[in-house]
Amino acid sequence: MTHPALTTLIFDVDGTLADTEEIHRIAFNQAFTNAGLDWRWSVERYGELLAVTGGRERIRHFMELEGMAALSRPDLDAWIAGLHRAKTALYTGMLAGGRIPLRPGVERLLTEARAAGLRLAIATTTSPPNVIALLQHSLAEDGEHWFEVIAAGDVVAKKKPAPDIYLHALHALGADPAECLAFEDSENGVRSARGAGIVTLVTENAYTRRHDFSGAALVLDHLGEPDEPCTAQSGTLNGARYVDVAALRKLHAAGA
Ligand code: XBP
Ligand code: MG
Repeated sequence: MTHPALTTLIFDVDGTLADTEEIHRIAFNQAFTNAGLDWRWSVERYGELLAVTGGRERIRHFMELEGMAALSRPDLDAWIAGLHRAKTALYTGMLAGGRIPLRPGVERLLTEARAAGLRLAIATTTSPPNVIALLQHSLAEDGEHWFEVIAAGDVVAKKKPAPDIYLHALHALGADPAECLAFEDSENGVRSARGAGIVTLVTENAYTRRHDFSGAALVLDHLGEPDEPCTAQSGTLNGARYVDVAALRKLHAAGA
């Protein structure tokens, strides 16, 4: 049986489309302060807490690590949800306020992929308002409409590394994993996409540089630009200096 041609690109958001985790960290800390909490997540601590995807799940994980008495409050889920809503409002406000740049090569590749007739989708653990805010303020006013499917946050019960968000995106697309490529930045993300049977390309970042990307077809420092070549940490771009649609088709065929 021949391997189906590449038709669909599915992108993670945080750390992949843009280096947003620092903005998330600042928003979490501001929400804690505004709530009168003396919690403060340093860069190092946040890097550790990123092992748990989903902001609400991450807050609870932090409370459990700290053995907080507040874990026994009867309204814990609602209290965490309220704290997280405040954080999301702060985060989306920060995105609207200052244009967070997309990572190298992202806008170029999305534009080229659309022109080549490839389908675009998103599979992310972050909350839907965060995705819309990033696409509108950092990609294009109609940026959200560049993607046929935006699978985000609580649309699935089990977040990454579970494959559920990618399986949800595939179902919504009516696509076979064999015709897709996934773009991720983290170990949880690779495990999620690979769990859904999708060939996966990684662009690592400062928070994920030491992650285990086993299963990824290619690990790069970024997607590259004609004047800013990317470097493969593992796998090969077959001599290409940046990721374009032709390079993706070769990677997809080889990853089959
Ligand atoms: C990254 C995450 C999210 C963000 C914070 O998602 O795990 O939890 O860190 O956003 P992905 P929320 O890499 O899958 O895009 O607070 O909205 O969860
Ligand atoms: Mg990510």
